[in-house]
This record gives sequence, C-alpha cells and structure tokens, in this order.
Amino acid sequence: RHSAAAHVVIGSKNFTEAVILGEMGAGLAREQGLDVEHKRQLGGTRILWRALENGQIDAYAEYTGTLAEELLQMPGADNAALRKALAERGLAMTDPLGFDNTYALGMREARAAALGIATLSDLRAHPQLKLGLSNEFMQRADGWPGLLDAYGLPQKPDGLDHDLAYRALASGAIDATDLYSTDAEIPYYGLRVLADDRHYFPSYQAVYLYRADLAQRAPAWVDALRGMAGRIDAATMQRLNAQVKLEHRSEADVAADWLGVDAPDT
Ligand code: PBE
Repeated sequence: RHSAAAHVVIGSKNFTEAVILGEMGAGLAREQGLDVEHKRQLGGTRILWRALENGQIDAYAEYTGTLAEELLQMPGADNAALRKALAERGLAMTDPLGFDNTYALGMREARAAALGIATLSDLRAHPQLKLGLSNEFMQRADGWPGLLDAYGLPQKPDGLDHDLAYRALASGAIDATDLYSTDAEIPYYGLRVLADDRHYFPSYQAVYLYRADLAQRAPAWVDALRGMAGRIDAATMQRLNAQVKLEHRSEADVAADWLGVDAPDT
C-alpha cells in the first residue's frame, strides 16, 4: 500500500429499509477497499439531504417522489429534470434500484371491512376515525397537509413514530396510519391498503444520491452504486425488510447476505 484508502461516508434515514440500503452501499465501498463509515439513522429526510449538501456524507438512499415534492420542490418532475436540478447542486443520482416505496394509508382488514372503507375518498364519511401518522408525514409537502386538501378529509390526526404505528394499529389504539408500501408489516398483519383514488401520491422510486465529486474521489464506488440499478424489486425489498423487522436480524447481516459478502465485524 503506498497510500491510505480513501475515506467515504454513507448515511441513512431512521427506518429499516433506509438502513439496509445504507449497509449495502457501505458493503460495496468495502469491497472496493475503501475506508467506509455508515452514519446510520442520522434522522429524517431533511437531515440527510442537508448532510449530503454540506459534505458530511457522500451518499444515501432516497426516493424520486421525495426529491420532487419535498426536497427540490419540483412537483411532477421526471427523473431527467431531477438529475439536472441535482447537478446544479453538485449532486447526482443512480438509476432506479428497481422498486417503489410509496406512502399509502392502511387499516386493519376487519375494521376497514366493517366500515366499508376501500379508498382514501371513503375516509371522508368517517370523521370519528383515529389517524396516527408518522411525524415526518405530518409535516411533508407530499404528506398530510396535501392529502387533507386533495381528499377533503375531516380527521384530526396525531403524530407518532413510524415504528410504533403498526403496534398501535394492531392494538386498536389508532384506526389508520401511513404505510410505506414495502413495509414487511403490511402482509404480516394483513392490512388493507386504501386505494389512492385521486392519485395524490407520486411515484417513489428508490435511488442512491451521491455527491458529484465522488466520481473523482471514489470512482469505483460510484460505479458499484450505479450498478445497483434495477437489481432490487419490491418483493425482494419487502422480504429484506421482513428479515430485519420480523426475523430480528441486523441490517448489516441482511445486506451482506444479499450482496454475497461476509458481514463486517461491528
Ligand atoms: N417514502 C415512503 C418515505 C418513507 C416511506 C419512501 C416516500 C421517504 O423516506 O421519503
């Protein structure tokens, strides 16, 4: 070795899938011989975005709809337009990894069936329903404020941590919550996903975002991240989420398994 391995940093948001994708990105960097640090569960979307912009991290997994609606404020923008706006900020994104993780509202099947609720519009007739929505969803441009407008919803939701929402739903403490469509709990609890009959939610294709200067500092890692395009479909992502959330394996282990490498010692 004539020079120390380059140091790179990947971040992740504070939910399971984000951490798995962070561990995969870190695993790819390690395979390239880079000295990689994963800043796990740094925070919500805006925290990760700021960390990427200011160089505290070099990459993280994001979703196209989140970029368009919340981060770049370009509602309806296609991926080419997003790429251009990112480039103006010294940032870049990979092609889509192969799955969408969209927001949706969900209820226990029995409760939804008893009330005859199948679509988001159906919620209008049930003002008494208790909505418990994840804290980030309550605030976001593509979250509750817009949903309320789009559907004219009468409920007064409470905010809660997304990881607690499924238990609250199962226990009957709340009637409905925002789901992430690749969550393992949706099939596990047999939840009813309410149809977005007014097409409020955009598409949320998973991608890696990275700093454009990474192409000079760690070109092989950029190639490896870009090589993830099209490699994870929704069923696969949901299965990996299940390995962590339902089978209680670590994200690092699940990611290493999927990559076909040994898990790092931590
Ligand atoms: N999502 C749905 C959110 C969380 C789940 C992927 C659009 C996001 O992280 O932006």
